[in-house]
Amino acid sequence: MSQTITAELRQWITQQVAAGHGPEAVLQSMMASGWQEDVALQALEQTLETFLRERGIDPQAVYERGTAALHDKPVPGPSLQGDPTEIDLGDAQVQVVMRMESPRVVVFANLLSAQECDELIALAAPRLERSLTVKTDTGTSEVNPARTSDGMFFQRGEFPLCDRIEQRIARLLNWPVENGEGLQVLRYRPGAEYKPHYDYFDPAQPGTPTILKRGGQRVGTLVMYLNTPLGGGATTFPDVKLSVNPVKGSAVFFSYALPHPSTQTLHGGAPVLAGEKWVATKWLRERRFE
Ligand code: PD2
Ligand code: ZN
Repeated sequence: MSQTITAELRQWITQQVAAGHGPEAVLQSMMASGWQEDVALQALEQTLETFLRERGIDPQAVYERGTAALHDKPVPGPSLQGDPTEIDLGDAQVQVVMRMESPRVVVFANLLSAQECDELIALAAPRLERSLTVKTDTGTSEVNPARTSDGMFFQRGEFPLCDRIEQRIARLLNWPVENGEGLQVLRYRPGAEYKPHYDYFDPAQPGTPTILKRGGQRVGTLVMYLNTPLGGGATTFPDVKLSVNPVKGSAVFFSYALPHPSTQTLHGGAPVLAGEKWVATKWLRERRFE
């Protein structure tokens, strides 16, 4: 009897792969549940190819070079060879306070001076509006109850201060200024929060291909703290139970080579309990963001 590859089978395979099961294990469980080997292999091949293409990865590169193609994908990040406690960026001496390998998370102190924090707040304050998030099914923006902050975007290089900070971030994270979005400034009042989310654009959403035309995927995030709230407001990473406390001039960086939950880069802004919280976020794209 001939067996056919159904949408359900493909979905099941995708779930198995997304849960971290290797192709060999998935093939074995398909055969154990009665699939003929040639049909199971074909279904696996087709599904994996779609899985990779949706994530902007050339399946041919993976076949030729093995899974190294997935791991070798360049992402932004600081140079931490030799385990430096401080990185000299010329116009700032930044301390490396904490680092985690997987997910890649690095916390920096003294990335911004107190004066730079105050100036960014002063430039942003008159332009704040209730934060919008990109609606990935249509590519448009909308008010999102999961994000109760007020925010605004600077154009890249809009002020000399923006340009100076952007050049500094480019040196810190070894990533071209041109691949960065303009700085976003957010203000959280007491009680405001940013519920856990991923910063990459969900490849399964129909609006994503349009968003990706400008600069490709986001591959890294730097959240810079512009003040020290009186209580609450940590940046949290629920998958690894990590909380980074907001301290004026400090920053948390994380990267994600794939737009996928397996990166463990789910993160949120915990509710502010007392005082205000101000941050500036820099998102880094794969390619030039013009
Ligand atoms: O303000 C934060 O801590 C925070 C948390 C999660 C900011 C963002 N995400 C962001 O700007 O993407
Ligand atoms: Zn975020």
